[in-house]
Amino acid sequence: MTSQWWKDAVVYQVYPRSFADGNGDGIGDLAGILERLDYLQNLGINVLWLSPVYASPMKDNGYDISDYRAIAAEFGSMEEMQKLIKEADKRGISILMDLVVNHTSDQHAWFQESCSSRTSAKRNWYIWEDADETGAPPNNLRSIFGGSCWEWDENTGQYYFHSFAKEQPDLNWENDEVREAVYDMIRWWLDQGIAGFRVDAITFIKKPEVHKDQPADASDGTSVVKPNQPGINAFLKEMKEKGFQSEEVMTVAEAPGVAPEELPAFAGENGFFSMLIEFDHVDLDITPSGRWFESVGWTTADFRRAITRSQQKVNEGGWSALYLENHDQPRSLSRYIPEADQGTKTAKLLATVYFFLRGTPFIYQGQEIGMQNVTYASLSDYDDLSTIDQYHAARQEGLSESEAFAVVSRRSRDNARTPMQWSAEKNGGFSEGEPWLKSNTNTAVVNVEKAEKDTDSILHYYRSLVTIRRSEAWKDWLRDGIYEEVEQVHPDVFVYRRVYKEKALTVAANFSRHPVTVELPAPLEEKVAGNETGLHAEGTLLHLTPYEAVAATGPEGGK
Ligand code: TEU
Ligand code: CA
Repeated sequence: MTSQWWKDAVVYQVYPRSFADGNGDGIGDLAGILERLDYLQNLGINVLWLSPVYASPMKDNGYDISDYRAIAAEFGSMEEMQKLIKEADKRGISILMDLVVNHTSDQHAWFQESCSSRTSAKRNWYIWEDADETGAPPNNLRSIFGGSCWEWDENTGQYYFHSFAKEQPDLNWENDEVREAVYDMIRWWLDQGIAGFRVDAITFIKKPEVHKDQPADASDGTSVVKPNQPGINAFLKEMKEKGFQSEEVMTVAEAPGVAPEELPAFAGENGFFSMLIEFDHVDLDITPSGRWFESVGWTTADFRRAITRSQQKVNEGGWSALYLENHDQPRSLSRYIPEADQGTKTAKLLATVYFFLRGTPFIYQGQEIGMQNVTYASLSDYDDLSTIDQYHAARQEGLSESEAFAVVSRRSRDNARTPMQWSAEKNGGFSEGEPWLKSNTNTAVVNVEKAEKDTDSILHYYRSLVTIRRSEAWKDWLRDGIYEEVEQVHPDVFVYRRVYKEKALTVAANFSRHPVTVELPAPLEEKVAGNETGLHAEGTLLHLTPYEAVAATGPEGGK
């Protein structure tokens, strides 16, 4: 492997609980993933990111870890994990583990010891503070999953800090022993033969000032905890030096709060990570408070601007994880395309638009077959703790039951967590048993088996895009080509170029249900990919049918 090999990779994300159930208990597991490795190999991807599979009480489906060096019983065993690493490797696939070190589970031995007494040797492994004179917490910070960041511990008479759920106490990164224990665990996993990590919520490790309120962003006087606090860089630098150690280790940092301007410092030459998971293009519909009901309108132009802002920084030496979906986001078809127009053509449009950007493409399970948001009948169908909190927050702020329900149906993280749709069989072929989360009702129409048989399917299209990205002919071009937006008059059209040496690749996408004609700096040459047959160009004019997206070489040379 050459250094920075991950710049040429294509990543597939598996949410283990929902991918494939090997033993019929309704919960996805490592055995299920092992059975589907050939599918992933056929898709052409070469990195597999597993959302957490560690031992966990599963309050947040594994993002609450109780033992970093054990696999959750419901997912399998360490032997199966080792087998997965080996079997994946045989198929040219490297494994990324999810590294969750902003917090542990409250059931982790470290926290159990920390809360056993004020004089415990691990007391300072977490963040403990006295109540103020009135018994209230030291500040007004609100956690990402709702309620105060401070949870009262009756036993020792102090509050502990949590950025997420109260069952996810934050580790105290100011403590040298904590950091050393984390680095030790990182090295241990690398020794198991994994290629690296997706690094969870890492910009939260530096905490805001304790004895200070922040300006309220909710009617209850609270203010959501903000990531990327000053002083974080020292921790990130040290984690790279002592934990990851090598540029060959692929590190994908989930980095809320990092502005595009900081991208080169975070993920450029000598950056802290290989690449960043950014948020601007998926947070278009919400305000900084993170409360889903405060939804804001957005247009294709906003989406385009968010992408361009980030890509310009990638040009300057940052590196980006290119994605439209993951386990925290609604399905991209449902989010970016009006309901009446969601289908094969529009799914291919979305794929075309992001796959040719500068960065490393990520595909989230089910995206490659056009899975869509789920429609549930009641709040009790949902599992995600954030969904439940967001529903109650919306009610608190005066929304009616049905309004609040509409908000969470649109935004719920469970939209992406419904069982993977393998076939038209029971539960979409995910499990013989009752799935832990209800399947989407469209399994008969949207499933892998059907997509395999149809050469025009979204799945076959993704396969062709992965092939292009990884081919010798395109690899260098798509890695190093400069991103340039080609300004258009039409607000629903997104055109960009990837300029490499004397060559250029143009990507044009029509996000509207009307035909449009765009004007290019020079004529296009050869079509590379697209969701229509042929290329409808006349000189410098390119005609696009409704929702057409096309990638083609040209115009030759500079502008
Ligand atoms: O997500 C972090 C997270 O919640 C942010 O993306 C958040 O949405 C944003 O900062 C709001 O502004 C990660 C995991 O992806 C998620 O599944 C976990 O629940 C969470 O961390 C806690 O571990
Ligand atoms: Ca199972």
